[in-house]
Amino acid sequence: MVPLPLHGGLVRAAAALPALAAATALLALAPAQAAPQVVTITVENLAPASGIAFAPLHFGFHSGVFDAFDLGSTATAPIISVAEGGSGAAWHPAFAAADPGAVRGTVGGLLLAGATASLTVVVDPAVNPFFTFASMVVPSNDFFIGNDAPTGHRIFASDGTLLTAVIDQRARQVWDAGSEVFDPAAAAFVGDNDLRAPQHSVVAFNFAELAAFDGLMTGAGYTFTSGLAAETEVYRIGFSAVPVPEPGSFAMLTAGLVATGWLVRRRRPGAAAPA
Ligand SMILES: [Ca+2]
Ligand SMILES: [Ca+2]
Repeated sequence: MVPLPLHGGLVRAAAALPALAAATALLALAPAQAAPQVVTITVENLAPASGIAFAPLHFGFHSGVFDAFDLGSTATAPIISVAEGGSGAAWHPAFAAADPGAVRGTVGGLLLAGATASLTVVVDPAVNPFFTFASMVVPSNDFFIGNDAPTGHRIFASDGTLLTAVIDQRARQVWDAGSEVFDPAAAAFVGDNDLRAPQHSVVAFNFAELAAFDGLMTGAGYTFTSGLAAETEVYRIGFSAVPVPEPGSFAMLTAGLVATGWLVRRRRPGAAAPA
């Protein structure tokens, strides 16, 4: 019988296997290295000039359980509170009830074409990797942008890596909540919101109706022109993230900001800087 060639290296490797298995098991037990992140959300209105504007963006980083609406279903109070008037007054409490650990917020104010707004929050990527958003489109009775699928936008991998840097929305992605009858006289931004009437329909895509507002004077003082085709980009949400600073460097950063603020205040009364 020919003996199997078993080299010394293989023997040593075989002997080391239990140790390797133990190390692998320890690694599996170790928590994922997903440090909390300082996340800056920047929104931008990409619509043509004199076109649609957006109400503040309501958002939440979450675990993936909050679902605010469904295509083809009757809109419920949370998403109607975004689509009619833009406040999100019922959206935030519903989000908080569904996912108490979510990081929610609101970015900016009325966002005209070409404008941007930003907000910075701290997010634990291991707990809240998903992003949900909703913003009213104006002028309209009940139009909005937002994600139907709660897990449609994963921002962070389990190790904390930023997976999504940009969410773009096109005109064909503008929703009609189906909750308020189309009527320019009652539409937000061009009419009297107190005149609105219930529609009793369902959530559906609908950007074509926006052209019916063409020629109307908006609350911002410009004459509205929709100017939209299905593929026109109308809105961008950008994400940047850095790990939360170590306590020492955070203290230094704060001290630096305080010092800068003091210099700015000190120079103001004199107006002109010393020559
Ligand atoms: Ca849904
Ligand atoms: Ca409608």
